[in-house]
Amino acid sequence: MKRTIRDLAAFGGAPEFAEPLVLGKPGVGNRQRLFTLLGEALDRGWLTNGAPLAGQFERQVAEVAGTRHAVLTCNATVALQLAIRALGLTGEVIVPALTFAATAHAVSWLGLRPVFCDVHPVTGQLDPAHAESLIGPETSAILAVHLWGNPCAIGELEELAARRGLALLFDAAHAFGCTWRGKPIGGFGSAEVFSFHSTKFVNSFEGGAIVTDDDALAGRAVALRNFGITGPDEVSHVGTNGKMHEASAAMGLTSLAELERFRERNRRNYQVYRKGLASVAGVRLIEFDEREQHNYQYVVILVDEEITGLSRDELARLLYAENVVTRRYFYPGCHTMAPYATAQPLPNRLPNTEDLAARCLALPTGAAATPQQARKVAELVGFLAESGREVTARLTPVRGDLMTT
Ligand code: T4K
Repeated sequence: MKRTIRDLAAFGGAPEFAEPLVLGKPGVGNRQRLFTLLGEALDRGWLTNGAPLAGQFERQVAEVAGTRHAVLTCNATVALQLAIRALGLTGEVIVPALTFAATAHAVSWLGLRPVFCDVHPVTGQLDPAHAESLIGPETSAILAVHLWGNPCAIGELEELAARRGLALLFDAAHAFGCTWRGKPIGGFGSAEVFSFHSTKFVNSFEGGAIVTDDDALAGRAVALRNFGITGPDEVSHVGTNGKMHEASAAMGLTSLAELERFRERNRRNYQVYRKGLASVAGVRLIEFDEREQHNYQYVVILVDEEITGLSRDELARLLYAENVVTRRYFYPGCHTMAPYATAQPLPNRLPNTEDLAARCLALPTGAAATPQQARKVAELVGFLAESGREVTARLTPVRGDLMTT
């Protein structure tokens, strides 16, 4: 425990942790089970193209999502692209700017225009009123994100999309295993998309899925995922190769078998952070509604520099010196990223997105952090926030670069 600022690693003290404490360490589960599944796949000699493990993982994903269909893909970015194609979207798609680049890129990659929407100033979720103001003659859909695993304003967006005749797609990359009003995330809008990237709650090395109750949509997505093939010697669409292979499916099945254990582990860390940061002035934790199910995969704080005297980036660098690896999820807002900032017409200024993007910081949790370590990180954040003015007065360039590990 650091007692004075001289104890900080940035000022010559020993780092709080001997080894880097990351966020996003994969939740693997039972390695023996993984190796057995991989061995079986090798013995079968059927490694992709509708092989059995992918089928099994697909059924289990649909079960968690409570949907009739899950269409597994090689990653969530491709899943978003397939969903956009399968829905036949055109022109403009309204997306939040406070998200990972993949949300906007999926739209843009297909030659459609992402129209960036602002978010709620407290929750960070897409603002339906602002979304409505952005609807124009070219708008075909809203692509909303369940940011940090919290459900976005699903009810209001469903009402808006129905009233204005738009498709509604959810980027649920962060929200596997979560609920809204007791119903699993997965069954809302026309379709939802999960990510099973190695840093996600359930991981398949790389992977994603489109989930939907729409039989025709699922059928189109299945065909598009496999070069547009719809039958023997029959290619009906311009498709791509978005399939998940058996090694990924084996990892996915192994990881999914531990879903409740991962949830509980993440929940404990979240609660430790919540308690540890409750009385820290100038640091607000993004909270989860305990009436719903969450995966608690992202523990995100918002730093108020006016109160702490320390910017989010200074805090991140000081933590990094202590071997606490953080991520600015999500900075910068997509609308200020080079490909979009210069696009015509120029994107709108989005004050809430810009404010949150400048203040958010995701802390270590998941497989990388025990509750004891989370408690230490919370204490460290508290100490840094409380001594922020003293620290910044002495701050010199600190070891390391925020984005290097
Ligand atoms: N939509 C949203 C809202 C998303 O957040 C994402 C992805 C997508 C769509 C697209 O999903 P995918 O196409 O990826 O399925 C990471 C992930 O690559 C990305 O999947 C994720 N969101 C995003 C939020 O985070 P980076 O560039 O921040 O990852 P990286 O390599 O810096 O790793 C983050 C932390 O995890 C570090 O502390 C290191 C640790 N790590 C990472 C990997 C890969 C490990 O400990 N082990 C690992 O294997 O993007």
